[in-house]
Amino acid sequence: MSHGITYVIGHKNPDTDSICSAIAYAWLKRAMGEENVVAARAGNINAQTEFVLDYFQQQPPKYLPDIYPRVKDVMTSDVITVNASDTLNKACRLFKSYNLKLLPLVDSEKCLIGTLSLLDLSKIQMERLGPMKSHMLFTSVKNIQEVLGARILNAPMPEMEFSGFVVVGAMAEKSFKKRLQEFVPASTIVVVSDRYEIQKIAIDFKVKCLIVTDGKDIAEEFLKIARENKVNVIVSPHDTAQSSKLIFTSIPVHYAASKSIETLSEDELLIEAREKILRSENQGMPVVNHKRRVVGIVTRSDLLKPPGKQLILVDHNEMAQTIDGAEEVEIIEIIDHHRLGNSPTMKPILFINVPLGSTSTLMAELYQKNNITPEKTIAGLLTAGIISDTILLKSPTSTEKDEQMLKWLSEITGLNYTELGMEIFNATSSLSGRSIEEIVEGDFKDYQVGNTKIGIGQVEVVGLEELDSIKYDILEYLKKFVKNRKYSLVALMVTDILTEGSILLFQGDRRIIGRIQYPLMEPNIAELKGILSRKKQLLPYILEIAGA
Ligand SMILES: [Mn+2]
Repeated sequence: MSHGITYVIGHKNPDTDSICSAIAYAWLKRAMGEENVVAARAGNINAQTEFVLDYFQQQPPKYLPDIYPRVKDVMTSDVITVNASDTLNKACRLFKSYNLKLLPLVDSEKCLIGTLSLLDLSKIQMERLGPMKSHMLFTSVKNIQEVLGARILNAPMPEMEFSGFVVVGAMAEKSFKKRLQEFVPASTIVVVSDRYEIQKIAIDFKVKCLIVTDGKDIAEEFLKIARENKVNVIVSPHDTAQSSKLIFTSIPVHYAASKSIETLSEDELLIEAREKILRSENQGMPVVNHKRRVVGIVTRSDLLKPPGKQLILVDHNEMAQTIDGAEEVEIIEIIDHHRLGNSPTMKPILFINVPLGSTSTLMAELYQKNNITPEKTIAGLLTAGIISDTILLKSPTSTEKDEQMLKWLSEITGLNYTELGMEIFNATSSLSGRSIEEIVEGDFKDYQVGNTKIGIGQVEVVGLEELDSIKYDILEYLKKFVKNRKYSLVALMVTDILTEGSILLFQGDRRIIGRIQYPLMEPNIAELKGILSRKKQLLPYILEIAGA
């Protein structure tokens, strides 16, 4: 929980390089002794990545729809609770011993029925300041017995709650008799020590409860009448002054508690919970599950805790491409091979950005630098990451380093990377059997240039034959995409591994698409000869015409 978990995560619409480098980096970190480092993904894996993960029998990384801090990230889970009938005495002791801000009241099923705050306790105290209220008490015999540590001599229904006035038998018999006349017998509690005449008067008067103090006894004949008169009789070990003070702490907590209670759920966004807690008059708020069982508590001071989640970004550094909510947690490292588009950070961070063919290449280098040999499966994933991003070293983004690392990794895996590459592309680079949405958005990246929003998808194919039958459907889809999601330009780059070139299908503002200078094959479809790389060849050009 608060020790924190570090997620290694690639960009939204993750590609093979993104997923494989996240898995490999989390593995490397753990091999170097770092705990709680977990690979994650910010979206569904594409068909190619699925093939690669299956090939090396690896599970996809944990899916995170977003990284917004949630209630469960800061709440205290081992909650101290009280039962409705527990005494204020017990509640006060809990508040003090555990330095609590709020005590949830629960029923026998551990379900929430109210809360007791320090404010509720003060209110009860203030209420008692009223002239007639100062000696009025709501309690049960069981509760009185508990707070006094008393002995019960007669109590037909110890758990029944009642309200009564407390009268101390400290006066002469005559005055006491007169005093009793002011009260209803069934709601009178008499506190007295070994003044037998007073005890007798109280029993005859059929008071609700007689508390004999100083541990003194009561005559057997009195007790007999008390039983007949249904007078509760208990013996307190404390003196009269102490006993009459202590019994006011026997009030059951439900009497003082707030019953209309706002609650939080574990998955609620912390930012929303913060609002609720700050608006509430209490210092905290209970967290309940769907059955209203108390599963945690969040206090105002918990709101200041760090959220317990950190990010390491791999294969991207632009906030537009990262997981939602990243701005609310700490980004502690970035390892990437793209253009810079990162936001300022609060602290210095490790930022490795090298213009290599893939992040997986960088990961392989990091293994070498740290003298750690990856497991065969990890080496296999890195191989796939490099093959995928460099299109088997054919992309102009690929460098000598990528080739070197591929060779080093094949020494570990014993695999021929060219054969593996052809297998990967042949198995998954087909347009048939995929929806237009999958084709366009499977590997889709957002870019922001001032107020201009641009999106470019890329799909690799082995031969362009399949494109013909669906190109107009794609254009139609892009048109709606631009309109519905308010883009200035949306394009799909269909990259052919055989001819080592691409076809670009695009829709958007006339102002921008009018500037595209690539030769058109037909309206909104351009031929990009020798262009394989979105980020190195296409994107700089698009950004230039969009910003112009
Ligand atoms: Mn990459």
